[in-house]
Amino acid sequence: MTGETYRSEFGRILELIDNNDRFLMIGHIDPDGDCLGSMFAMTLFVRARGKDVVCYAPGDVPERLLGLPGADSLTDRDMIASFAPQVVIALDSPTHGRTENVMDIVGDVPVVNMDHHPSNEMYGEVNIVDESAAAAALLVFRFLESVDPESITPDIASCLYLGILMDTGSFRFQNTDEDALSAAGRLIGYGARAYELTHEFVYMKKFRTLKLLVPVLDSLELSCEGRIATMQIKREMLESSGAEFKDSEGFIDYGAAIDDVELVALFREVGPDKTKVSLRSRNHHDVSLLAGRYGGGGHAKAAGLTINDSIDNVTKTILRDLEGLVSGR
Ligand SMILES: [Mn+2]
Repeated sequence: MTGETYRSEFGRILELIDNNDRFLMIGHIDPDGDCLGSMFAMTLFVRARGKDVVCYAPGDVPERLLGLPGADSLTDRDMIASFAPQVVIALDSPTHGRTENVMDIVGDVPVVNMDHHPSNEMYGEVNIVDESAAAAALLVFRFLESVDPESITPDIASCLYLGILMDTGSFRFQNTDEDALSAAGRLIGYGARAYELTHEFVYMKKFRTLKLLVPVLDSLELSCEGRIATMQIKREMLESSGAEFKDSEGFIDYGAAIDDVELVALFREVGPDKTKVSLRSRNHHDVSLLAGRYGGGGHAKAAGLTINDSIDNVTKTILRDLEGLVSGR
């Protein structure tokens, strides 16, 4: 994708920004670095044009991401109606469901949809949806570079750099293409604090995170001749380590790092009868299709879902589904 591809859409977004005063940025449930980095970068850009902005994403916001510039714009769901946004900008969010239908609160206002999920439902008045983009942050960057490159401050560049860094797994995943790397390079030119971001978000771990990792690794099991890995995070593990679910970001990568493993599922015991599942695929299987069967979503290689049942029941159910995938059933 080039800046030219969306020239008229980018113009329309700028027009919406300049002709309105109150903006709501929204993201998907349990927002990650790409989602929040994209939301905060847009927030800083829109604020610099003298506008009011609030940000909202349902679920858990990882604590480290609260230190990003623009994070002070995060608000609670019940504050949105009284803020009365005139425009909604959705980042990294393929469907209304993935935002827990937050758009139902705001009424009939223009929605800008900037996303890179293949399952995107094109729900916006303006849709900047490019599944070939490694991160939603790349789309925000294209927009800013196209309409007003001088607006890209080191804080904005850092938010966008983090989005690319996170969604490419620190430039290791298959989506690490020329576009992602060249954008990352240009963002450093705009002042992105690349080293600090990598140090803080990739290298540094909290003590409680490592304490939690021990029982989670202990729960690792392989099936189907080592082609499927499952891991569990139970409430008792959180209690004994003093950690929370949001401290477990990236744990699933340990399962995916095992030789011969093709599919990984990480189960989180949110409640006695509520389990969140993260899925990874290292082969041609599209785990977003499986997630979609349970009302979840995501990408072909990384997806998530929630089931209202106990962690052990959900583990059995999803393991059966994964076995069906690898055996071609
Ligand atoms: Mn993303």
